[in-house]
Amino acid sequence: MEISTLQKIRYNYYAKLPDEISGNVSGISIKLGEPTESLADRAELKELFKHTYGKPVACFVPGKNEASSRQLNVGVILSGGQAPGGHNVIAGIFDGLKKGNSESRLFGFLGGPAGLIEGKHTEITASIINRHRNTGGFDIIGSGRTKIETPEQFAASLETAKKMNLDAVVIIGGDDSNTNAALLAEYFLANGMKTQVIGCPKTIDGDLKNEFIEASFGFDTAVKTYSELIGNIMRDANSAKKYWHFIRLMGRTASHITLEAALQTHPNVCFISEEVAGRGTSLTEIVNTICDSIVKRAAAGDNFGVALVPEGLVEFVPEMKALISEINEIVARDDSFEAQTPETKRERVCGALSAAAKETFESLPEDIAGQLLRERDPHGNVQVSLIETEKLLVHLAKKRLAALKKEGKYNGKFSPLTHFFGYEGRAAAPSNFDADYCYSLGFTAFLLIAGGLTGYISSVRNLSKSAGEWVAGGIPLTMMMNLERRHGSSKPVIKKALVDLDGKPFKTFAASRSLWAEKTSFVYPGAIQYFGPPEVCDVCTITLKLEHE
Ligand code: FBP
Repeated sequence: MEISTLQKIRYNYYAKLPDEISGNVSGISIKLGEPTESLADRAELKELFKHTYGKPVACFVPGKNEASSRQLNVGVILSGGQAPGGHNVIAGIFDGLKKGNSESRLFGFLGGPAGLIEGKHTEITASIINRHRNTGGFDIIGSGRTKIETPEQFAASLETAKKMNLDAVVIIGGDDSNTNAALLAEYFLANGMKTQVIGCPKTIDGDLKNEFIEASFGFDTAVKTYSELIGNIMRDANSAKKYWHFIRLMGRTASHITLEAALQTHPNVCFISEEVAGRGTSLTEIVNTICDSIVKRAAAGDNFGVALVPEGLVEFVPEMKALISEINEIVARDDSFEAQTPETKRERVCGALSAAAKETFESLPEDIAGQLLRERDPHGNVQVSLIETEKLLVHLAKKRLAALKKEGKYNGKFSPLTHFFGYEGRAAAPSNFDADYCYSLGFTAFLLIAGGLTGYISSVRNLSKSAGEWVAGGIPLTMMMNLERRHGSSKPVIKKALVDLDGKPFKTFAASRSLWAEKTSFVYPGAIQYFGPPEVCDVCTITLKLEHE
């Protein structure tokens, strides 16, 4: 297979570890702190996690560790959407295992959690891992979105672990997958299984973070890739001076990606879904904000600009939120809905909507209305990545600008172009930050396994400093949990971190946006650099930097 020169050279990049865990593994031991509590709903969670609730936080200290040389069989799962650096997490686990005992073995479950349920796996050898070091994507073993939730799925997972004589399973995933890791750890212990379960924080969305998990891996590379593309578009816009670009960015519910991209590039318009939700901003107000910038810039002769739109925005605009939740309920009640033609789906939905929701639905352009009726995800939610919000906003802005023109309040030319950046960044070659962070997370997962822990997530902190100063450890998964209503019942879940409107990243953006709306203040970040001075190669995101200032 032909590979690029960059990929060949990146194979030899030596991913960095925190100094405290970079020595001989037999000299690193685990120190446990005090028992912990969950975020909320303590009594209920204690009952649900009888064997794993309230474990102490783990950190590493110098000290003799004989257990590190145990011969281990470990399985690893990549769960959910791709995020740059997943291969390095696996490389970190692999190298840790082999450093401990060259007879230890690592197995990759194929196609996500379904691989564990169905017992489909492959052994990860040195030659396989060496072909994937510092590369993007999850192609080494594939990923999937199956949730381990039914009693049969738990029993089948246990059967696989038993057959393979697994000492541990590492689940690399987002909030839902790590919730699953917690449930699996509890299930294994409750059923007398030795198999430990360790999670690793993955998602480009950046919404798996808290006091102990400073960032989910993949966010850094994905957002730097989008920022490069946005910067290129800005430069083109500022050269041609004739297009308004509307760019929707991935990130599902949370707007961390959009916020970081805005801090990196300074767009004319940018919405943060969490603010829209907090203020109850209507679709009309959103369109007015866009048109204000277009009109002001046109008055200065600038008929061009760039607007950033988080992909979850539609779910937060009050009238759209109400509409989507009514549609979700109608679809959930109707078993034959998915099998219907688009026309019948539309009829059925229109017939069951409330008057207010029907009015919103009928005001939408046909393609957007159709996208709202597409297949739901496994959790019964609308798939926001399939809704072209940027096109909806362009459609509404055109209408509003036409009205303003009639009133003599606008005299410019509006030529919009739309883009959606998501998949372009999810499997990019990891930045040095993600390459190092992921390798450290994987290596830490090995140390937690060697230390006999289960129901923990691998944690690497102090990330705004250089890799040598990072601090590794293990956080009990139950500590990050609370109960939330899902499909009509209370479920234990890891709390999602949305953009904090009182946090420094949002405040920094909010302080500058009115200037950016009028003046061309674009910043062109350029491509991710893998070689060169540390201030361009090893720098973390602005979000992380501001959060740690
Ligand atoms: P994870 O939460 O699994 O990390 O996935 C993130 C994400 O990239 C979202 O940003 C996006 O909405 C979604 O996956 C797209 O899903 P799919 O890969 O199924 O198209």
